[in-house]
Amino acid sequence: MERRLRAAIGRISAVALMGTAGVTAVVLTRQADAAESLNDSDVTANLWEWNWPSIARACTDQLGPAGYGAVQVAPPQESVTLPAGSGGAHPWWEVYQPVSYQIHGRLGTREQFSAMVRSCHTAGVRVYVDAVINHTAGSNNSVSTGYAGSSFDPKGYSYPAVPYSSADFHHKGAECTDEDGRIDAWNDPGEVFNCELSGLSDLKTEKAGVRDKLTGYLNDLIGIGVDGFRVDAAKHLPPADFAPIVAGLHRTTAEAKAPYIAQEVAPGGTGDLALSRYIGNGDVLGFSYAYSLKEHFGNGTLSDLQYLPQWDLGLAGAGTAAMVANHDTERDRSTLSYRDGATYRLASWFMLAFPYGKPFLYDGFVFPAGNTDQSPPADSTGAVTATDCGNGAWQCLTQATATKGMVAWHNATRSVTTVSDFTAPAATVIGFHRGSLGWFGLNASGTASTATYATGLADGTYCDRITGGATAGGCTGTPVTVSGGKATVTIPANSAVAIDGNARSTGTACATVAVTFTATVTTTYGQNVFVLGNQSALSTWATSGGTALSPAAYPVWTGTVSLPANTTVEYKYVKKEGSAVTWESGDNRTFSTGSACTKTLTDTWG
Ligand code: QV4
Repeated sequence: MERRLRAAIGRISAVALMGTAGVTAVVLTRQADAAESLNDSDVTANLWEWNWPSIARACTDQLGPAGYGAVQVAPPQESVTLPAGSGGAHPWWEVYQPVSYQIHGRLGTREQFSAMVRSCHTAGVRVYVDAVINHTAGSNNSVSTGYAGSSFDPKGYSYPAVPYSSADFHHKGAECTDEDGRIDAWNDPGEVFNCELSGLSDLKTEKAGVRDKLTGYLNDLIGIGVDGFRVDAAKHLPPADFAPIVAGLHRTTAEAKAPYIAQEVAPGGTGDLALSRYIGNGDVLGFSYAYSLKEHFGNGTLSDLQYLPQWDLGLAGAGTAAMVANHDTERDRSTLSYRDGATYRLASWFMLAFPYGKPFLYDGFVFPAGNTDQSPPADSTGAVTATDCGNGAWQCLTQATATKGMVAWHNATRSVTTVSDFTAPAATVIGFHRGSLGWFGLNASGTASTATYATGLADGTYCDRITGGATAGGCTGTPVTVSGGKATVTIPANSAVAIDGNARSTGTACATVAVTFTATVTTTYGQNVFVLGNQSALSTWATSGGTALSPAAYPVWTGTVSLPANTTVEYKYVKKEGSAVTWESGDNRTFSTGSACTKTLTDTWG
């Protein structure tokens, strides 16, 4: 509310006029939009092919409050509409075949788009648009109308609604010398710039008239409030042609800045196709970074990630729109994806923790591995239906507690662009800190890991962001105590721990601590698991008592018991079946309850 009030006041000047009776009349006039106060964050949520009302709701309820700096949205221009196809009706890739630059398509109307931008700005979130400006629809299309009813002639390269005619496109035998008119030689600038990508009609961007129409489209979006662009197929747009388009863009309405640019340029090109040729027009998508994450998270060489800044990823982190995955790479499996479960989540949180590039977190929709063309959830007309993070049809990692916690951690620590004390207690367990601002550890193994780390943090109790961070002075998340700059941290299996100076436990210490025991124990039918120990609440070792654990999450047994604070506790797990008692082997386990109000222990049967 405060941001909205500040923004409104910033835009309204009060003009005090002396009335005839000397009474001051105040007339409020609305000035041009002054800079709105948007979140100070370089983290973007790429909500790919979510419809406009769903994105508006995500901005208001999730992204804004979590501190995201921007949301990326799928192409909003009118596209082909394909009621039938090999992958079923309305394949997702319709939106990459423009037929006009009307902001009207399967993701919503212009009014809905504009309302979404307003909602996101009010929530403090910028809006970046996936701009398809290298081409129009495929010449092989058998349809001739778009979602907004515009007609076009695919084979005649005619788009009256823009208008474009055949003279506005590259053609085989003219600018394109390839025998089939398609891009086949991927390191030949002539083909890459002048032939057709996947048979899509390739705009003659060397013509000022074509560039004017593209610039007009992007400035129309900026006029609605758009703050930047993910430039589709930028590899195929000669940088010399894109530069005057960038130069012709208006400043953004929210912040009066040059719009942000992230260019989709597949790596591997040399000479005129080297990534370095493109960065004069803006950032470039981090494909090589995403490929590296898949490699190292996939083969468990996480400690190598400390050398990431020295890797030759084709461009410096500063010019990279970093990602773990996007809609293409989750389908061609060249990167991790939501299908990789915990590994994908850990890689996404690592991207928010390690200082490389501007993080773009991806959420698309769930699709069958056997049909990579499948439409997003849509009605019979192809209109994409509302995102529901509870029905299993959509990916919603950007809204997970842990992810939102990592966005806050990233925002709290990003002013330090180096990492210190990178520690790898195991091949799949790492920890590091960013100066004195925050410490992050992740455990990609299947068992909990406990180790001591140099944190760079001042002594005190911090609230883990992955499990909820701090609220009202106390810890929702797991408390972590730093003493002498070090912390002994238990990182649960396939999870992480993140602490920073903005999430400290400042609440009063607790006299008793709610201790949750979580033990992975395999049992036979009829057996139950108990905790016994040197405390009365643990029956002071009497096998007739003890704290019974629940098998609800079998084979993980859990139970919570109240124990005195600041007390060293000895305990062991036992299996009981009637009068038969089986003790786990080895020495007694021990821990200190500390003074935080809650504590979680994660063990495996000894
Ligand atoms: C078909 C044949 C072609 C033939 C053509 C014409 O496959 O061989 O030449 O007909 O006869 C769709 C269909 C595709 C069809 C094409 C034209 O899938 O089969 O060609 O339409 O009718 C997305 C999809 C494409 C889709 C396209 C347009 O991935 O499958 O093509 O949208 O609907 C490189 C580029 C990079 C690109 C990446 C995929 O450098 O820029 O390949 N990535 C971006 C987007 C991507 C999008 C496009 C570019 C095109 O991220 O999603 O392609 O806008 O790396």
